[in-house]
Amino acid sequence: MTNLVKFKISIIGDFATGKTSLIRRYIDNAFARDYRPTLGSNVFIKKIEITHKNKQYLVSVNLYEVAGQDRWQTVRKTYYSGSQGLIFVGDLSRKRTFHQIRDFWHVDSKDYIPSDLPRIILANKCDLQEDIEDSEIREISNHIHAFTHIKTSAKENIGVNKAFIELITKIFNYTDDKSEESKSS
Ligand SMILES: Nc1nc2c(ncn2[C@@H]2O[C@H](COP(=O)(O)OP(=O)(O)OP(=O)(O)O)[C@@H](O)[C@H]2O)c(=O)[nH]1
Ligand SMILES: [Mg+2]
Repeated sequence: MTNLVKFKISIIGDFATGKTSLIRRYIDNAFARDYRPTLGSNVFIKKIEITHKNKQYLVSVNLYEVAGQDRWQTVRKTYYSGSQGLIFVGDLSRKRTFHQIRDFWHVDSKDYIPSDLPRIILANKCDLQEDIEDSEIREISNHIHAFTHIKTSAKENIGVNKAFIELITKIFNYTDDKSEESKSS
């Protein structure tokens, strides 16, 4: 028997870091060179089959991209709540976008999501010249309690699938733990 589950994952980070591109690579295996800023938000859905603890699942992965440009600040908050996972995206060719994960995106989202919610940093555009040391990414990752950070390129299709699968697996374990906690309380 296949069990159906639905996960909401929010994807946040500065404008033009590659959020839409990572989603398009993951869902359609496609990439566009031109930059079309996301207006407000985007929702994408991908259905995948996963075996977890010997059970078959059909997972509806609902990806909420929250636009990075400043003018969308007020609409953003409604998209954080109800998420089971968070993806922070930085652009390896712009160090500032990682500082923004620590100083802005982490702070902006933390009142709306549980502190132990699975979160990951995608260090995107690894096909370009890197503007930040690995050690600094690691520090930021620890600071925001990400369980890992992965270098990706939506352009060259590096690390994208792996990143989504790692997060989805973490969410499975997290939701299992939560249901165990509620049974025992
Ligand atoms: N070289 C390179 N370019 C990329 C990569 N990923 C995205 N881009 C380019 O970066 C630009 C911005 O990508 P988007 O995916 O639109 O960025 P975004 O984070 O969704 O931006 P907003 O919606 O405005 O917040 C586009 O021109 C993409 O083609 C990558 O891995 N490598
Ligand atoms: Mg976008």
